[in-house]
Amino acid sequence: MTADTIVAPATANGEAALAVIRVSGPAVPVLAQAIFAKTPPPRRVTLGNYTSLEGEIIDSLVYVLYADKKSYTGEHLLELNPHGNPWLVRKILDDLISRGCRLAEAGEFTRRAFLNGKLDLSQAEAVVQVIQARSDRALQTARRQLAGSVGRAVNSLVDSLLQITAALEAYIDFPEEDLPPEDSAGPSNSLRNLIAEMDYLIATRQYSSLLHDGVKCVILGEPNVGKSSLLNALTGEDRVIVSAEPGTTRDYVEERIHVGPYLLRIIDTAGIHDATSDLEEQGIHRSLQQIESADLLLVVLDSTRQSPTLPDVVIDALHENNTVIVENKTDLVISPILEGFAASCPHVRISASKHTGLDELRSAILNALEDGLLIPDESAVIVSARHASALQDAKVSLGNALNNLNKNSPAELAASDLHAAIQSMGAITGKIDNEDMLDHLFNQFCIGK
Ligand SMILES: Nc1nc2c(ncn2[C@@H]2O[C@H](COP(=O)(O)OP(=O)(O)O)[C@@H](O)[C@H]2O)c(=O)[nH]1
Ligand SMILES: [Mg+2]
Repeated sequence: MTADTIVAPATANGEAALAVIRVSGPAVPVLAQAIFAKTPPPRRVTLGNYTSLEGEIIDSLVYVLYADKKSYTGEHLLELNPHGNPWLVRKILDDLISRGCRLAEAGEFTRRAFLNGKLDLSQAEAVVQVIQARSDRALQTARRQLAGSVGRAVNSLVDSLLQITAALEAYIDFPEEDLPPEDSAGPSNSLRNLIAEMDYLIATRQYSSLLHDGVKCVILGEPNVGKSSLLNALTGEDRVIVSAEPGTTRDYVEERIHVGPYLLRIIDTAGIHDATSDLEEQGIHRSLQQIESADLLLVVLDSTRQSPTLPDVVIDALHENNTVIVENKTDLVISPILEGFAASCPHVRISASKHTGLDELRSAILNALEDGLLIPDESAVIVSARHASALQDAKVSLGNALNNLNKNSPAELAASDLHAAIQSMGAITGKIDNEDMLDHLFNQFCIGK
């Protein structure tokens, strides 16, 4: 398919125990023979001396020859595991280039895997997601996509569309006749069901930023209740200034932590109260903005004080699915239970400074995430903006088809809308002939992947 033999380090540049260099393309069997002075057994871990074109032994290393195209790229592939010395890696790359290889472009190995039918496009894109995932749930979603979950969901929609199209096309042979209403009812119903399925799939996109950027969790409350202390307790670091003087946190501070399989972006905000200075007022305004875009609110109360006085805009934003009430300073003697405040929300009693109740808080957060955000577990989740927009385009075409069926237009019109929808969906798994799109897509990869 392609004549070039490409080479690139697959590991990051830097000192490490080992590095990985990949070579892929038609020249690989001949190169392996020349470098190691033998034809290594295919797909076997082999120890050998890497000998340069000038006859210098550069490294003694382990390598694997994936011959007969049974490899990641679907081409002959050689994987070298030299010592993780950047200078030594450079020498091997230079040697391979002087033997006629070319340095690979970003994502070129995966691009070849796609072109050789080893992966569909949605799987190829999942490779980036696996590399970038920073929580168990993000990893799980990416792994499913890599195993073909998105491709399967899309293919099953396309299969149903093909069936409807075939039914409609049976009428195209009689162009003078409009589609009789009784014969458009079946396809119309099937289309409505398909649009609903598609909506469901498109809606899963909302979880993509939750999974990849993290769940946005905002700590809020009156000044001096222990919001910054809570952030420090959750991160296990003294990240934020804690002070007995109210109003110390004026801007907001963000930290990332893991709770169960989720990544959380925890944001500490300025205390909300009647501001005495302009600077404080700005801080409070920012806190309110943070609340609006939050996925989860942790409302901290000082359990030694009587009921908190938070503004109505804040109180109105609190409900059982997006809020955990954190009663803090329960280590102090006078500590009434504040269960009357936002009574429908889960309450947890902690001491941020003594680090008690934090496990209960983490489970309450986990429950709120699983009950409130309903991040789907098994099914395909649309993570990529490209997939979402392809599905959206397909949905528009299906809407047009439905209109045409309802108007009893000639069957060709609806059939042609369905073809357009199939075309849009095909772009998700890769039945496309757009080189620019492929360039753009694979450029997001790292070199060597
Ligand atoms: N006794 C006690 N004091 C606490 C606790 N959490 C915070 N504090 C104290 O409350 C004051 C305000 O804490 P801070 O985290 O700065 O509150 P913020 O203004 O809400 O961010 C500080 O003097 C903290 O040491 C706690 O659980 N128990
Ligand atoms: Mg603070």
